[in-house]
Amino acid sequence: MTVRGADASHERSGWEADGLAMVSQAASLPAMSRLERVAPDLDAAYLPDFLGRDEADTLLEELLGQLRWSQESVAMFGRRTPVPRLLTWIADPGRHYAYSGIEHAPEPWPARLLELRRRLEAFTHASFAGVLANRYCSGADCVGWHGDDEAELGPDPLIASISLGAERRFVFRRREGGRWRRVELLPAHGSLLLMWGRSQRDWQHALPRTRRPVGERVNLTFRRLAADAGPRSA
Ligand SMILES: O=C(O)CCC(=O)C(=O)O
Ligand SMILES: [Mn+2]
Repeated sequence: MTVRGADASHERSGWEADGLAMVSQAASLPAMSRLERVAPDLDAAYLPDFLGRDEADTLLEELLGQLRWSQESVAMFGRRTPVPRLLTWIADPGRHYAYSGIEHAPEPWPARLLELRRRLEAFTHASFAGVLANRYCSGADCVGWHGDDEAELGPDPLIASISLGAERRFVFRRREGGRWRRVELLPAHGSLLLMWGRSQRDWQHALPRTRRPVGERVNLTFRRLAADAGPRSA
C-alpha cells in the first residue's frame, strides 16, 4: 500500500474496538487480515488486491462499454457547470439517490456488478443498496473535497469503494488546529477501500486533477441507504 503521511506505527488490528463489527465478522479471514488501516484515527482500511488482475481487467472493460454514463451538471453562481467526471447510479428498483443536486432513479444491475456486490456483502456482512460509479476519462477529471455525509446514507455510513484502471492520488484531509493534515493513497486496479464510522464526518476526501498523462479510471462506491430513503411506492 502507498500511504503517505500516515503514522508508521499504526496498528493493523482493533476493528472491533472501532465499531466495525460487520467487517470484523467477515467470513474471509485471510483477506481480512490483509486489510490495512489507513491511519490510526481514520476509519478507513485498504486492500490492494480485492479483485485479481484478470477479473479487474474484464470488469473495467465491461463497465466502460456497457454502463449508461451520464454527464451531470451542477448549478454554481447562477449557471450550470459540468461535473468533471461521468456518473451513473445502479441500484435495486426504487432506490433513488440524490447527487449533483438531482434525485436519480437507479439503472439496473449488470450481472458482474451483482456478483461483486454479493462478494462485498459476504466480506463485510453488510448489505449495499446500490453503487455510484464514477468514470474519470483523463487527468482533468476529478472529484473535489467532500465527505459522503448525506442524510440518506444514514449516520456513520459504510462505503465500499473499488478502484479500476489508472492509479490516481486519493487524498484524505482533516483539520488539526489551524492546518490540514493529509493522508494519501494510490488505489490500485482491483483494490478495495472501506470507509466507515467517523470517516465522512471528521475527514474529507478528494481525487485531485493531474497534469500527468493518465488512462481512464473507474471507481465504484457501494453504498447503504437509510431505511427511510428506501423503496418508494411507485
Ligand atoms: O473516485 C474515487 O475514488 C472517489 C469517489 C468519491 O469520493 C465519491 O463518489 O463520493
Ligand atoms: Mn466520496
